[in-house]
Amino acid sequence: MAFTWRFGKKSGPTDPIAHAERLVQSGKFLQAIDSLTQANSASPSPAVEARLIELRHEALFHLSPKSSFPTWPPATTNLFSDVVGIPEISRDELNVEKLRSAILNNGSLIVRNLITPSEAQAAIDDVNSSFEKYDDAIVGKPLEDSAPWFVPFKSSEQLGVTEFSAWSPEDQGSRHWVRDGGGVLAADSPRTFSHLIELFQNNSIISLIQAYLGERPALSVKKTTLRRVACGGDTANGWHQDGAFLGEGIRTINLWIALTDCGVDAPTMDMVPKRLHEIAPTGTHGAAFDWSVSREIVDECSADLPPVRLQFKAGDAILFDEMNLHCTAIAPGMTKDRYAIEAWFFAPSCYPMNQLPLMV
Ligand SMILES: O=C(O)CCC(=O)C(=O)O
Repeated sequence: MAFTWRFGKKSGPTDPIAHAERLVQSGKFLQAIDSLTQANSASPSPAVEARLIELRHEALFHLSPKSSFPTWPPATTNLFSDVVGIPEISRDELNVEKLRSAILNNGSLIVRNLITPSEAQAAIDDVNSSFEKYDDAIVGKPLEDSAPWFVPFKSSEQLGVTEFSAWSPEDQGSRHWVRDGGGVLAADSPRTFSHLIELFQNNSIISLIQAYLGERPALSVKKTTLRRVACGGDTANGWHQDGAFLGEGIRTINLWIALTDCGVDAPTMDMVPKRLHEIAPTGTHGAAFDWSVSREIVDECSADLPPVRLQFKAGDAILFDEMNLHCTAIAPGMTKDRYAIEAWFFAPSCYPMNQLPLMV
């Protein structure tokens, strides 16, 4: 495909990928990402979207990120001391102080109407296309026909890991597990990933997360998921704290956006509505997995404040970190599927590389 793209008034028609490669050659990875992101927003291209995923992944191997916070977590005042449970605010009230206060004191923050119904609908369409093309690829249809909705993410050789280093329909690695749980990895869908970055930028989410983490964030390939959870399915993932398997010394924030109404007739999440300061024991009697927490321990952790079933309208969001104890909730009377975006942002200065970084 031939590109004609003007970078500023002086440069004339330029291939955006060639321009980005020149920036990469001089070590300017973030500028290359920004330049390609801008070019792709103006004129979407499968080739640019695919190269962007590669560059976002490669970038952290070439950067020396620093946080503006010498210690973690930073001090915070308790802005929701009168709230029992999870604080709720509207999109207009959202700022980094409220976010930090809610996460560190109450365990999470609900933001009503973070995105608009039409943004949610556009994301649902993207999720459907990503699932459709992923499912085509695993039954052996040619990968060329699946792009840009499914282009298997390839991890950097510098990681020395075999998982995600090659694609085969027979060996999907942990993708298989994610798909069985009603998810497709956002990194496997360059078009959807580009739309997500636009959605986050248009709603000032990246600048908010950057202020929260004290540095330009990276998303995790393995945790950032497009979710379509079936009402009649058996995809409950067990109670868990993501910190139980993401590694120690990390700085994270998960943005979970409901794309459809959920919690009444569609699957949602159940959540312990308070800040936990320890990782609860995992894999004990009654736990579904070695990384998940038994109901008995959930009840112990939440003796003073029992778990809540979250109810959202399309476009509502909840933000929390790796200490939050939650699980997918599917009840017998539910009749509708639920769509959501789960975006795990990490501070690059202490990124657990086995989570496979993608600079935003
Ligand atoms: O979407 C779900 O049901 C589960 C999400 C989850 O476990 C998470 O965001 O960490």
